[in-house]
Amino acid sequence: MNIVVTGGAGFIGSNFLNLLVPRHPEHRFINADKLTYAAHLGSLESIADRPNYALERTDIADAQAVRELFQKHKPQLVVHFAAESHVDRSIHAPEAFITTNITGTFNLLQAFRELPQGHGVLFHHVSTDEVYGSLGETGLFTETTPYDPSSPYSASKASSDHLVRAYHRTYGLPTKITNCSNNYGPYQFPEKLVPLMILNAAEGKPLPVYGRGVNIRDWLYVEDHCEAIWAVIHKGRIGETYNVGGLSERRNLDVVQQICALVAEETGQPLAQVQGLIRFVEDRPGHDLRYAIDPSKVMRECDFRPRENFESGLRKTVRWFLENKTWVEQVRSGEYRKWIEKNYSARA
Ligand code: NAD
Ligand code: TDX
Repeated sequence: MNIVVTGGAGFIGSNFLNLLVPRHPEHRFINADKLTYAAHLGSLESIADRPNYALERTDIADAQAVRELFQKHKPQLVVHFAAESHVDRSIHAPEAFITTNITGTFNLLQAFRELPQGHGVLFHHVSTDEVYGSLGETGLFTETTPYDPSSPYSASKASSDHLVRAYHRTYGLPTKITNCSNNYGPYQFPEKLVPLMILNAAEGKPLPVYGRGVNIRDWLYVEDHCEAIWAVIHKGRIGETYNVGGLSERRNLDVVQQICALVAEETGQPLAQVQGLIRFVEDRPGHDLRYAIDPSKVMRECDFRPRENFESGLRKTVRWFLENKTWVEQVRSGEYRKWIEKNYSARA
């Protein structure tokens, strides 16, 4: 079948394509990506020349371009990753989040409706646990937790989820949604906590922890997220939502400490020297205290089991970032340096 993967040059999309393109030569994977700052074609080097893979540079906010793409490839399956994804950027400049995450999703749904009979078998929407807002000290997000987003990013993702569900209920579009917890792993853009801390620790730069580092995130290795999406595509029920997570809650400060220990071990630097780089900086406005996913539905209905635990996945990730210097240097462009200056200079 023809599969349009939006945002396939970003962090999770590239991991998804790297896993599935070689495994499924019987399917054609079309990567529809605008190639924003967050995309890197170097992340797709291992599959770029495969006959069942193609890149179509597309802005999902451009309705006509999306319609033409769908009419050209007539996908049976759309896996929708494309988004503006960084919470801090959404606080500085929310507009692109509205355009891509809301209007972009709307354009995809509209174009999907217009596909000829027999095509458009499934629209899989990739979303986040941030739509549920913040938990207190206890409890877990389930699929029935009310939406209560805190940031422009999470509000835009919540809007896109509502549109997907509305298109299922109103027009009968065959849709599924996965809401996943925080991902980490290879090819993650180093504006996000884990890769930022790995690279800064390795280079002797400050490790900026927001607030007191007591916020809790629930971590899942990126390949486990990709396998969960594939499992839901095949085994999940149409019109349903599945929460995806790995039962790996950690306080941010503990994550940073663990990265310090791994970086010290892998590079031979003294642990105290690496830990001495930790700085508590001004908090993120509207910073959600705690996310934690109840993954029992996806485990029960789709046989999903994560392969990595946080310790094994983090070690793999640290090694990957230390070993892939060319990739790292290519993504840390002038735009990246400007972002780091903008986000961190005012917090110091
Ligand atoms: P990312 O920022 O690394 O990649 C996003 C990709 O989308 C990039 O390749 C970018 O070029 C592309 N894109 C952006 N705007 C576009 C547009 N207008 N048209 C076409 N392509 C566009 O993001 P990610 O971390 O890989 O996240 C992928 C998806 O997974 C997002 O929808 C995000 O909300 C969701 N998600 C992410 C996490 C996480 O921890 N990273 C967790 C849960 C859900
Ligand atoms: O420099 C930092 N210091 C810090 O303390 C950064 C970048 C982050 N943090 C904190 C904020 C969060 O509590 O670490 C935690 C993780 O931050 P991010 O990596 O920015 O992720 P988060 O805001 O939790 O959102 C991520 O997970 C859910 C993704 O970016 C989203 O796309 C996804 O939906």
